[in-house]
Amino acid sequence: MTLKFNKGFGLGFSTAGFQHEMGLRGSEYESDWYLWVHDPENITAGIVSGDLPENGPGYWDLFSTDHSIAQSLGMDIARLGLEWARIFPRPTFGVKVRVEEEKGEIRAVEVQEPALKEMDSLANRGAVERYSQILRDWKSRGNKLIINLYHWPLPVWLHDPIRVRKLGPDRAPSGWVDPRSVVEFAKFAAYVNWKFGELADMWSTMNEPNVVWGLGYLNVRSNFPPGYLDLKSMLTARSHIMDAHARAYDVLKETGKPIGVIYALSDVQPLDESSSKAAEDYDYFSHYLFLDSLSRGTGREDLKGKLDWIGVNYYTRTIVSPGQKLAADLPAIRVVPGYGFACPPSSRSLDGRPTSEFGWEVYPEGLYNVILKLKSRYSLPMIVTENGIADSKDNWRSWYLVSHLHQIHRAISQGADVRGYLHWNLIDNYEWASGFRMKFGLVYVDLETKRRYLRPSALVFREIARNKEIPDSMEHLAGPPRL
Ligand code: PGI
Repeated sequence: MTLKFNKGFGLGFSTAGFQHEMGLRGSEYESDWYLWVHDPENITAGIVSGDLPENGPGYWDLFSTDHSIAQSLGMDIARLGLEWARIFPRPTFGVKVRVEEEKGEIRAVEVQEPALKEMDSLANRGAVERYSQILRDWKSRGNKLIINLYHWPLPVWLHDPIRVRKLGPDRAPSGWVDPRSVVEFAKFAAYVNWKFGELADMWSTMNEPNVVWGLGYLNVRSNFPPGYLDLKSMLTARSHIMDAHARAYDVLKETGKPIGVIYALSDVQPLDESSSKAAEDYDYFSHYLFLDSLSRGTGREDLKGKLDWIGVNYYTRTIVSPGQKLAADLPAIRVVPGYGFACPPSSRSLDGRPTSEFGWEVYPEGLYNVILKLKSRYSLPMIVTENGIADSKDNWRSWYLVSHLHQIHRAISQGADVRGYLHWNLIDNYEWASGFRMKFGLVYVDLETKRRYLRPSALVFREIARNKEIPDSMEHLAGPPRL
């Protein structure tokens, strides 16, 4: 049976500045992540791959080529990421704005025209001009645009992760641990709106805040900056990131365009009957605590009503069982190896599912589960803002794509308000600490020549996108793979 999406259902891609922009000379810029992946000790210790983002796909210069490819694949929506550190290479602390603070929480930030003009004199004009070209190029083709304000790198004047790791957050620029980051982020949001606001159809304040605090301060073997194991820093950073979202929301509200957050969601499942409490706790800790605060104001009345839509980044599930309680604020769980993100690469999960080159189990039903859980908890519009697979040979990507779209279709038929699907990724990108080895592109990028080549799965995407339907002839890709 052919599965139709409605005409307004968007199909497209996402970018993140750090992962896409650099590649051709002159596109480099500093950020905490830039320091992190260049740090000789990090490289020697294997904390980062040693691959450098300045050898990346070069979207900063080749954006128009990539937009043409996207269009030829039938894409009509993109979430494009702007780099705070590129636009403001120097501190914006000196630009005075009205701030209301209470109990260490930033309750209001007001950015008026004179402050914006002052910020303009601090901004990197070349970068602003280029972003304007990039956004206009995508919009001028008649497409939808979601502007995302933050996808992990911070300006070095806010965060020096190498020094934080050595000296602690009290003795080095500590990023989200520092309350000033909230104010500066709101100012950045106001500036972006002032410059590019008319081009946005929707806003996303940030990508996967849960990954930033979780991998930065808790799960430090994940090799994210600052890799500083400290519960107190995690809690502080988390609280400031929530404030940052809320204050950016306030600043953008006047645009009348929907403002959301893009969140890393996985389908949390109990290993067995004795694990249901563990699963619930983990789901709450990693997902609902943040989303509840910002939608219902749970625990923080002032954060209530700060979400108009939710971006769902979904790759796989997480299976948990009861485990050690490391601290009062952490769930007593163990992530069960052999499922979800915790599998051997290019192999099978304990359920016999294929795993990606990253060792992530392919589990499409989890996307359906996540969407329905979010629907019943928040009844907000959703867009799947990331979904894809590290699969350099394109063995599994077509099946991954179709099976996940099939689950979205199923969720929509159950009444979920899902408005689009953005594949991760259009082109091969720089995978943070893992470098270039992990290939997520529908399109292969030769990093020497920067030439783009379609992988076969790109044509499957095109077939679906052009007609906004999964044709009957792809039905075999909707279920489990035929091996
Ligand atoms: O790894 C693929 C993509 C990244 O390239 C994106 O920048 C990022 O938003 N991805 C997968 C996830 N998030 C993103 C899922 C959660 C996750 C984050 C970090 C899993 C492992 C490490």
